[in-house]
Amino acid sequence: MTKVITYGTYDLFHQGHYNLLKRAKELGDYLIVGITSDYFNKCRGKFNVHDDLMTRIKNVEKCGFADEIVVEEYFGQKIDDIKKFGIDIFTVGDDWVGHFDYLNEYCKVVYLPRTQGVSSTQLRNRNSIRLGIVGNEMILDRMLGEIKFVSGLELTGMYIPESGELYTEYKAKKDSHLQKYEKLEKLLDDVDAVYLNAPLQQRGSYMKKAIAADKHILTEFPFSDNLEEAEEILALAKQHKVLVMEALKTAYCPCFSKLVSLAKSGLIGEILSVDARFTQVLGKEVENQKRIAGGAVQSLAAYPLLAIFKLLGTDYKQISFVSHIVEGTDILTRINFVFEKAIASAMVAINAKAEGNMVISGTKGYIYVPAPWWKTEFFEVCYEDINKNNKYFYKFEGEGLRYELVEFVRSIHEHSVDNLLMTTEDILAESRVLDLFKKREHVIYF
Ligand code: C2G
Repeated sequence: MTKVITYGTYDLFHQGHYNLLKRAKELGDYLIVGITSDYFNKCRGKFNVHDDLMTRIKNVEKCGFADEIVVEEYFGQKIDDIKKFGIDIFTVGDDWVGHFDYLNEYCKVVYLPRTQGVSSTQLRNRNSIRLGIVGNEMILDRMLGEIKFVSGLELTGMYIPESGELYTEYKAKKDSHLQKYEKLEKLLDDVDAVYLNAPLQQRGSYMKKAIAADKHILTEFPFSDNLEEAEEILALAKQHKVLVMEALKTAYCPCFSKLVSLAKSGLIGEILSVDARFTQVLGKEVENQKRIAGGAVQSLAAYPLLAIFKLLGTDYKQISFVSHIVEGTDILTRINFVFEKAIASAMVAINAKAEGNMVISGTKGYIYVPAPWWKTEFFEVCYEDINKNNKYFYKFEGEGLRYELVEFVRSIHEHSVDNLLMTTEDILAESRVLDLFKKREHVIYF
């Protein structure tokens, strides 16, 4: 019996996949199909797979050529599988020609002709979401670098009242199709969604205009330091059935989501304390940071607050701030929370430096997340008996924007007006804390 194996993502199953599987089966008597796991896709930079693993498995099963299906979860698995299953032939489409020649050491490698004119990427881009940048152009380079990883999204225009030389340089360099609009209303007419990159105090009015025009919004963090306005905006978004998401990279970081699930699974017992720090020494940049957002709390507290709310909920009994203020701006602030059965502290600074780690303490052990915990790829679950400690690694690619954009596109396609990774409850809880601090309530100065 000749055993054949082939691998693929098989996203948005189409004729090209069908033809490949048919030809693969014709190479032998028994065909094993390896389908990439969702996590493995992210590890190999495929962020925009539309169908989840079960859907992709079912679609391959339905076409009836596979005698067996396995999930491909890690680099190097192909060699392990070829040995484990006693494979005679490895095959894949000739878009991969040469890439798998190393497998000739283990079995025969056959590249089959790829079906022209159809691809998952094409299908994903079919109903692309047109995105416009509103505010300032500092995001442009990062956005162009990251949006390449996100199918189904195209950057079509910018409304940048504070335009500088970046756009002009981009236009000159790339002969860009990326249009610069003189009026916000005109941009809103030509897009489906906006990335809002304006200073904090301007965000509210931009969001209201975009929602009134039924446009989805991905906004820079923090969402707002005015609780009433935040409630009004989120209510308006719900009424207009548009998605408003906060671009806080930690919320969409695979490793952070895993550590929250593990922490809440009871692995370290009951969580009694969460301590997270995010500090920067901005030096002269501090003036610009104050213009964009304000002091340490307005600029950085969104990160530790998200971690605290994801781990302990938003129903704290007490909150207090201990703050070092220079010329009306908080340079360093510690935010202390008392919950029903836990405590938490967040320390933020825009001109002071501390270790940027996070420690989640429980009745059986603790989780240590090294700096930069807010975009970590690693954490350790630690116990009294260090032999029981466990380390966890989850890849984090780039600057985080691609994860936010993938989640934004997915949520829009699913018509969800709330995002589980950062819910409206999380956003309102964050706005409530920033609002309290802005009103200088419960603040002790030092
Ligand atoms: N394919 C094809 N014709 C197309 C599109 C895809 O023959 N028009 C083939 C691919 O060459 C591949 C299989 O169908 O052999 C699955 O396609 P993808 O899901 O795009 O596979 P990919 O993500 O490229 O993964 O390690 C090998 C990779 O896992 C293949």
